[in-house]
Amino acid sequence: MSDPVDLSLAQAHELAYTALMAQGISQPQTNAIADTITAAERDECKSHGLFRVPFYVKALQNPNINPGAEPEIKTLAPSVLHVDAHFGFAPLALQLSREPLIEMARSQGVAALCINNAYHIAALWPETEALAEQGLVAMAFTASMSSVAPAGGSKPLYGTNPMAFAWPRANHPPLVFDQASSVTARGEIQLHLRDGKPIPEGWAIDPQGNPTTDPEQGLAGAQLPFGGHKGAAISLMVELLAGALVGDVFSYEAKARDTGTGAPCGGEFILAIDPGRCVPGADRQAQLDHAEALFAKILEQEGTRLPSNRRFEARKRTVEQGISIPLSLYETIQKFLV
Ligand code: NDP
Ligand code: PYC
Repeated sequence: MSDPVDLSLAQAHELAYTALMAQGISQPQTNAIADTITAAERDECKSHGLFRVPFYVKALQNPNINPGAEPEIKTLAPSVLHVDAHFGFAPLALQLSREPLIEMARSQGVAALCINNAYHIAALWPETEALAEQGLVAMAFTASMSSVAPAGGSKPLYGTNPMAFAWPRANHPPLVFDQASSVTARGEIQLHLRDGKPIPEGWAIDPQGNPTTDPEQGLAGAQLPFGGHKGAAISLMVELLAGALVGDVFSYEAKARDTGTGAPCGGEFILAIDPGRCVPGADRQAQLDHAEALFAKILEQEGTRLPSNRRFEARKRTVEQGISIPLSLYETIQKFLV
């Protein structure tokens, strides 16, 4: 295998930015996507880092995508904000709606953000983490494209449907979890395929419904929900929140908007809660201390860690030392520059 290519985070951003600009995506859309991709590389979430640049480029073959879309933000109710991404990519819609959502959550106590018509090829944690950095509790949900069998079934129906949760902390970065409702993100299986590695048993079944460790067969068949019917129920909830609730498509309907490019387009639902507005007397310190007591109890047990700690450790390292990507990925991205 050839040597990987080492990049600083600034170089990673530049690589994504120049490649996507060269492909005709507007400057604001490109910059927001490059920020999202760089954040994923910084936190070593490789399945949504530079690996995704070719996905964004392939998505442009879909005539339904608007690479110059300007997201439109409206207030639907005192605590409900709506963003129409107008068939552009999600990161710009998320960036532009962040401040209005924070203001709304602070003034109303709770605020919901309903996003429509967004191409979503990214992770959810950057958004929930940004809200928790402003002292809010946040949750986010998005559906994608049929790839996961419902509990007991063997054909793809749900998307890999992630949900993320973030809790603000006083002297630490927020506690965040962000997880697919399938055993693993589809991107992880795609990375195994790229690297010629088998997938663990239990991730997916082949097109005949048999367990498989072959990533190609798993992608052709169906991924499995985590925890059987329990993960499937989360997936169902995500479909309802990011689909029916916000007036957008379910994962099985997203296919109609795709023209074989594999970029899911649909809705996203985000909830932001001002914790200070949830208790009489707004004793923020007591809330924070109470949460810290729980975190400490978890960490008392050997073998535990808090969700997001791996990311924050990676962040410390990559900010100093930069990142590495496979030469083949670097060369693929370089080809988009011409
Ligand atoms: P993982 O299973 O790798 O991780 C899920 C969560 O569990 C993370 O918050 C992780 O924290 C935490 N975690 C992992 N191990 C432990 C542990 N031992 N103790 C405590 N917490 C732990 O992620 P997935 O494969 O489910 O998803 C990966 C990404 O893919 C997500 O960011 C998701 O948003 C994205 N995705 C996007 C989709 C889309 O439609 N746009 C669809 C599906 C997934 P940590 O990060 O610190 O390891
Ligand atoms: O990794 O499952 C995934 C995924 C789907 C859409 C974007 N990422």
